Amino acid sequence: MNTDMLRQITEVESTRYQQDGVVFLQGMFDADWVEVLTNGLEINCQRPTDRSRIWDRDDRDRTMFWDSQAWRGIDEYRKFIFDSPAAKIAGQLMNAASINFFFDAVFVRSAGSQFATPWHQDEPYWSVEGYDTCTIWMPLVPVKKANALAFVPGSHRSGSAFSQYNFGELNPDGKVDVDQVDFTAVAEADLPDIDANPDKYGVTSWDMAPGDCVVFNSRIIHGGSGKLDDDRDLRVFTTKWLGDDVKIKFRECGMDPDHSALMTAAGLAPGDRPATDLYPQIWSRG
Ligand SMILES: O=C(O)CCC(=O)C(=O)O
Repeated sequence: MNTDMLRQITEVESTRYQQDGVVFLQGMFDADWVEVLTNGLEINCQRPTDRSRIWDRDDRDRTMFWDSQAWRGIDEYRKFIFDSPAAKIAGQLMNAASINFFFDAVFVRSAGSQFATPWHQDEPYWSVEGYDTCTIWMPLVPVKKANALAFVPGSHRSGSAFSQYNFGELNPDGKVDVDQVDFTAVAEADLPDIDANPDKYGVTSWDMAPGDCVVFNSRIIHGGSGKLDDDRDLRVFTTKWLGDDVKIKFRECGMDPDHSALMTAAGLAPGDRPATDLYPQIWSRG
């Protein structure tokens, strides 16, 4: 398995990431990494964390499963985070001196699931603040453009925190009462009705195969993935990465996910660089 990048990121790809806030990178991870993560996800689905939730269950019992921060309990995830080229990819795209790992999240739809992820941003609701935060979104099965995660290019530079969906409401099984956050107080602008006119917003997504990834700035508006064909499932592993300007921030209105208790217990306070072994530094330039 390749611990270094399978290929260089081109100038065109770097520029696209800076300008659009999202870039599609074809063929970045070899089949061994896909296998490692597929095995890890299998274990994760069998042994979900307390944070896990079914976001959607329809009358045909098709589901959308979400879990997060499972990496400490799953060797395969840890291996990917520490040994794969993911941190270097994030470092190169964000032009960072060093990269810390923030957290993992998985999005698993059973075949035919019609659930579409609501449009949203990430960083304005996290327990950190910084322009240089990104997600690497990796499907572990082929996914068509129409079903892959989609983006509003350039929206990472809008300077606004748009009204945010309360993901805590996605809980058909009523399993746990977590992440219930009313974000009204933090919203600076209404989220535009993107589905009403996707062309107007330049909505972009890609046909993707295992080994490809999309890297996006955590301020970009994204969503819309799902609505699968009956014979297609969608298993996605994501990792969230922190670049140079990121500091801890506790938001009074609430956070999703809320790491404030974990951070405080680890001796981290607002204004600190997220570090310690909670958010390990994985990569540094040179
Ligand atoms: O894969 C999805 O449906 C959602 C992914 C997402 O919103 C994220 O990684 O921030």
